[in-house]
Amino acid sequence: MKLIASSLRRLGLAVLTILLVVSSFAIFSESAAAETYTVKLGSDKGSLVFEPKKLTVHPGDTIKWVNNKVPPHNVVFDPAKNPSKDKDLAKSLSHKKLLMTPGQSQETTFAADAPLGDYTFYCEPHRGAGMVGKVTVVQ
Ligand SMILES: [Cu+2]
Repeated sequence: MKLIASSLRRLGLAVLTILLVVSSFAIFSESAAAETYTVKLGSDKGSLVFEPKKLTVHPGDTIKWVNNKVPPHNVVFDPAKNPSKDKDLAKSLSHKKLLMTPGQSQETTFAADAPLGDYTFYCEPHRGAGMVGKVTVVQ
């Protein structure tokens, strides 16, 4: 009887340990899949650039576009420069509306099944001035 009780206890401990490991992994992978990156529209010094202009994200991550200096700005994803050359995908990531006031923000979230690769985006009013950026989606 004693033997059964102690082996049951041991089994219980083993199950508990496994549960703990599995659940901590689940929590870890969930937080790893939900980063939010901030990109400033216009540098602090007033240059017509995205800051940073290049970044790497994972599917599920979000980019927060924060209107900074020298507005108006917007964020348009180039339909010809994304991994699947998908017009609708580019449109769904874009924020065509011009942001006029510093501090305004908008967000773009890459879906869990977003195609991996490079996406080019630009600001419509300042594209010619070089306000262009690139986000690379990696697994
Ligand atoms: Cu701009």
